[in-house]
Amino acid sequence: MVVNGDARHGAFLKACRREPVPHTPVWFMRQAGRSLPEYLKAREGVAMLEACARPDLIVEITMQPVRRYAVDAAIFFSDIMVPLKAIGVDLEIAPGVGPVIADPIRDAAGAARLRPLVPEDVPYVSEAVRGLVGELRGTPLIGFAGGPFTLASYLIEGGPSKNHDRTKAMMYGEPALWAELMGRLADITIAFLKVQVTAGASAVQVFDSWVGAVAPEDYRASVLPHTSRIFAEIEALGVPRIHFGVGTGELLGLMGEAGADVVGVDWRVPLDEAARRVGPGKALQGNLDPAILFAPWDVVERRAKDVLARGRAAEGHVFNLGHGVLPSTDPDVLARLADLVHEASAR
Ligand code: 1CP
Repeated sequence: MVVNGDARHGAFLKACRREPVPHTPVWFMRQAGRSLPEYLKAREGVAMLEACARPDLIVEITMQPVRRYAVDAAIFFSDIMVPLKAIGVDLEIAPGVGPVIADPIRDAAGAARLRPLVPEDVPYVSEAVRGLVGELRGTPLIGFAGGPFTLASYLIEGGPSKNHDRTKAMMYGEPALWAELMGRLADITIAFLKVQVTAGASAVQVFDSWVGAVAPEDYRASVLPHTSRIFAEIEALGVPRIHFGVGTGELLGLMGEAGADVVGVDWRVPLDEAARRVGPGKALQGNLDPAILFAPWDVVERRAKDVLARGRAAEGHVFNLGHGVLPSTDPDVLARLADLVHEASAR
């Protein structure tokens, strides 16, 4: 069965809202980016943060995977660090490394530098979202922002970190400073999501990618209040809210409590078990291991069908990978996977 664009349009938002769908919708985290030759071409000679501030490039790069794959949603091309750059944090995204902060935040004076984000700080985001809504002709656009723990980790460590040691030291040892920093980051995330939805984004995802490093009791005390506030303040905008992190098997129940409509699950917990941990009233998103795409097709097919079967235990299911597309992934395998998800799940 070929699922044409029109039939596809409703499925993503319906699945997020736990309504009946004609097929399981699918999109891929990091579907734009280094796995696509046309992305590398568009980015030639343009630094990452410069690309994120140019509406023409944002529109082009966001559209690239939508042209290639029968995905049910587009994700806005940007980065979780963009709003921080926009309020004046001195940072760059170093090729092959990730975000690098010139002057890491380690004290109250540092936290105080994180002023609120206003829409005028990111006019290129509003402009690009408006352009995309026209180009996408009905395919929903997902806006996104970083979760507060993940943003705090980059700011405190000064760059990517394996153990998040300084971050956790502040969380454990300086609770007032931690709460101040997390509160300011939550405000920035709320404002950045509002900009995207106001300009026309149909859903939002909060990427708290590294929050799986936190134990459940600490998540409840030191992260959940901030994440809950983000989802509560976004609720009035009326768009589905997705909440994702990596290695969050032990946090899935608390992530359910945080208030999003959809909980993103990495590949470590099967979706039927994840549905049990998250509890009722939520849709799930996930969770094929991105590394499976390097195995022979019959393995990809069997594993993708297993994800679909287990996803039926959830009240709504958006098919995705368990984390972002790896850079050396063959785009043709992703194209085939999107078609397989539609064909194998057609009701
Ligand atoms: O030059 C390049 O191409 C830089 C690579 C790159 C790209 C393509 C970075 C640097 N960011 C992005 C785009 C990006 N970032 C998207 C785009 C759209 C899509 O999904 O199609 C998204 C959603 C993000 C969000 C993001 N940035 C996250 C959350 C998602 C995740 O993967 O968990 C995180 C953790 C970042 C930080 C970041 N930015 C870039 C890198 C390499 C990293 C990770 C660094 C690290 O390992 O800590």
